[in-house]
Amino acid sequence: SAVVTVAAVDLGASSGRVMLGRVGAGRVELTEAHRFTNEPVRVGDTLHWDILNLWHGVRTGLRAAGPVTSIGVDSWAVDYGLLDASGALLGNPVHYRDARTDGVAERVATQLGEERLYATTGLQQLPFNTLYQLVAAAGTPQLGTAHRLLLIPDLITYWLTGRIGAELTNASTTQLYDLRRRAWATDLMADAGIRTDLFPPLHEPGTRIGPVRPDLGLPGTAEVVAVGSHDTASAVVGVPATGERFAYISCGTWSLVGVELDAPVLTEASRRANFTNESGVDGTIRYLRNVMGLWLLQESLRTWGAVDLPHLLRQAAGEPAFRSVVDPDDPVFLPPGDMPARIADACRRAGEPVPATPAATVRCIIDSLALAHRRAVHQAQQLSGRNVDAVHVVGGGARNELLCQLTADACGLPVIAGPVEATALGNILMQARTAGVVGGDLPALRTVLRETQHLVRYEPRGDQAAWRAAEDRMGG
Ligand code: LFR
Repeated sequence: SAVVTVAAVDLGASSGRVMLGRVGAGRVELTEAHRFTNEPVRVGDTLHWDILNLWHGVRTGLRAAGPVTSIGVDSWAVDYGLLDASGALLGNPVHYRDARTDGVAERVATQLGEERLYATTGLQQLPFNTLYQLVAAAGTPQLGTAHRLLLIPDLITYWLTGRIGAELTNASTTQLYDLRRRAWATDLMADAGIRTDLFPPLHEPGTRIGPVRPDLGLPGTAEVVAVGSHDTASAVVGVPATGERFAYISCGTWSLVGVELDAPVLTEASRRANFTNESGVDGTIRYLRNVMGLWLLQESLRTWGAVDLPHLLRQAAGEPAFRSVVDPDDPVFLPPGDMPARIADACRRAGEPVPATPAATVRCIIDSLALAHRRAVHQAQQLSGRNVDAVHVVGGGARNELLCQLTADACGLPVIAGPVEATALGNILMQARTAGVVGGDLPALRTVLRETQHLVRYEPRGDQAAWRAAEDRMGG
């Protein structure tokens, strides 16, 4: 039976990769063609993405990959590049953790109305939503000169093909997308003072975008296919679940915690709980919450310098449980910086013991993340009415045994960990389906993953009382 080789370009907040997938009926093999670091660059007051370095990594990876049937691109959400009328990029895209949006969301929400924003877009209030970034950039010469706005995967796709467009799963994270009309929310844009002509036509995952530019020197590589270009959308495709009674945690820099639904939940309770309705592939809704995620650990490691992470995690596993807990979703943790100091401050303010060693800090982070996972898994069920029997942990966090076990304990549900490369796999499976070598709907794609990927099951231990008490201490 037919087999194709496709390439997934997956750009994450700390690294980018080009993965090769060989897919046929009932099989998928994944290999890494190239991995490169993604280091944000501060110039003056502004934190930028190093987009040309990312592009360099993409090109190097695609050359190393050799001829492929198609390429699919995904990355983190909300951020964008601006093109002038000739198609040239205007400046380096600004990082969503930049301070330019401080205070903007509150102002815009008051002006436009939180209820209206939620009814139209279904989106959680995150300070860095594209809506708020564009309001923060209002009046700058760059925005004034701009002809088009492209989200990061659409920008890479443009550089690969010369085609301008907006893939829908990522467009749905901007807070400028009308989720019921499945179109740009032009009324909202106009009322927020954002030019509606910046936004290119939308297309669905699975759309064939066009051939790669001949001048890229990729002989034998045919075309770019739209995948779930929001990395979380591809990660959810890559969840090896059976049926619909599952929650997922796409666990990397962020933990994206939620369920997959057929229709959005736009109730007042949902809005107040800050749950989001992001669009998934095949018309699904990713009903989830952003939990601050392993960012807390990544920034702590950066602060400490050279440390042996496996050793530190073993030490953390030996620390007493729940000695100090913080709310990971506290906005003080959002910007880059000295995370151990911020965690110590948060403990001091909350009357929690201040972690005295890196191992104690790591235990505080993992306990607190497990608690935030518990809170979000419970809320997702309550608010959506979808009950779950298991929690799938996918992404880099699936390797973290302590976090997976404590998440199972905290949720009182089995955790099924893996695949680590769910995002690349989701990207690859969408391309393989477009190429016609795997068939069917999301459950059919997930069956291929269950049959081919290494998964680890964690059973919940202990009782829920201790977790309930610790969750109360976390506040929030
Ligand atoms: C995960 C992710 C989240 C989004 C955040 C910022 O990589 O895409 O889904 O909220 O990054 O873009």
